[in-house]
Amino acid sequence: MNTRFTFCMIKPDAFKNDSVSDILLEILKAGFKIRGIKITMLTKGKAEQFYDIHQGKDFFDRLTSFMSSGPVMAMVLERPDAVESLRALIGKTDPAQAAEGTIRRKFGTDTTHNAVHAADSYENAEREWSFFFSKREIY
Ligand code: FUP
Repeated sequence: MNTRFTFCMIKPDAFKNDSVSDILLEILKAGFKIRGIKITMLTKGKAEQFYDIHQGKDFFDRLTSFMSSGPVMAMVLERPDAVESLRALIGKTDPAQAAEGTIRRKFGTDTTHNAVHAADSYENAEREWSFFFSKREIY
């Protein structure tokens, strides 16, 4: 397994709050290199596909409506221990419970509007970046 790559997505609330560049800077300062990047807008159907594992949960409609409400920035990031490092950098799902200094603590609002997504395993990272990027778009 290649533990140098992970998938990250800056969410629509960060675009609305003008915090995209600050979040990106935090990621780069933590030593991640950008290996793929695009800004796109998910349809409701695409958001449902991306968050398929949460189908049936009470927050599914809220989550997928939010994720299709504005632009997202999808990224393939490289760093040793990429998944663990990025998860630590973003913090817990609920910004109020995320540690001081983490991205979600600094830029998130609540459990749905939490500024950023990061893959939670190497297997999911690959599945998630394949959702947004073709092979030639990762350099
Ligand atoms: P995380 O891996 O930290 O992004 O968290 P989860 O995989 O548990 O949840 C995925 C996304 O679902 C979160 F980013 C936000 C959303 N969510 C809610 O909107 N409400 C909840 O109660 C839990 C998760």
